[in-house]
Amino acid sequence: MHTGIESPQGFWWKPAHRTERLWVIIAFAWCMVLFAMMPFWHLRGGQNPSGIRSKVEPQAFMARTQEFIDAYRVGEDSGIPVVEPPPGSDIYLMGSMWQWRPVLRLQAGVEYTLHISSLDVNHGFSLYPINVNFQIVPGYDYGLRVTPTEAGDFRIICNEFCGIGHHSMTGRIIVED
Ligand SMILES: [Cu+2]
Repeated sequence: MHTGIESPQGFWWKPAHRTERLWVIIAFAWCMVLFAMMPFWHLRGGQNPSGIRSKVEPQAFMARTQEFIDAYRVGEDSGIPVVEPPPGSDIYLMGSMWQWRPVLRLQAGVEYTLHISSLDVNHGFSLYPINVNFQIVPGYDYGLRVTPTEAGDFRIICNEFCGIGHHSMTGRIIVED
């Protein structure tokens, strides 16, 4: 007679085979490596933005960007102002449903402070064809220090789903030598 309260006698289960135990040890060790990589990559990965982040009201950011556009406007591209700021200055880019404003014309090899923010919802700034990705959250001004390294005509694609017009949310950055 036997109840569920007492353990049955002897080995009612088979002890793990040697290879199974080895597998568990390897898997656990690998988990620990990946676990350690999280803080390590955070500190040493080089993917953290080197910027001066601050809070900003969307309306204030929009006003500041408009001031920037009015000061350095040189043309227009499909209804979006094209802006050529002085080398090394603070430059502004705003994302909103569903456009990036303005088109920036920059010089290669010069460091700019790129202030970027959203006026409404989360957007994703990704620069094609090079691999740059940045999350744009409303209420924050990300002052990213950027130095364009090569000349070209780059496209900004929104890579954070932001509504019905998300697929048409493209922008442009022109870099000249
Ligand atoms: Cu978007």
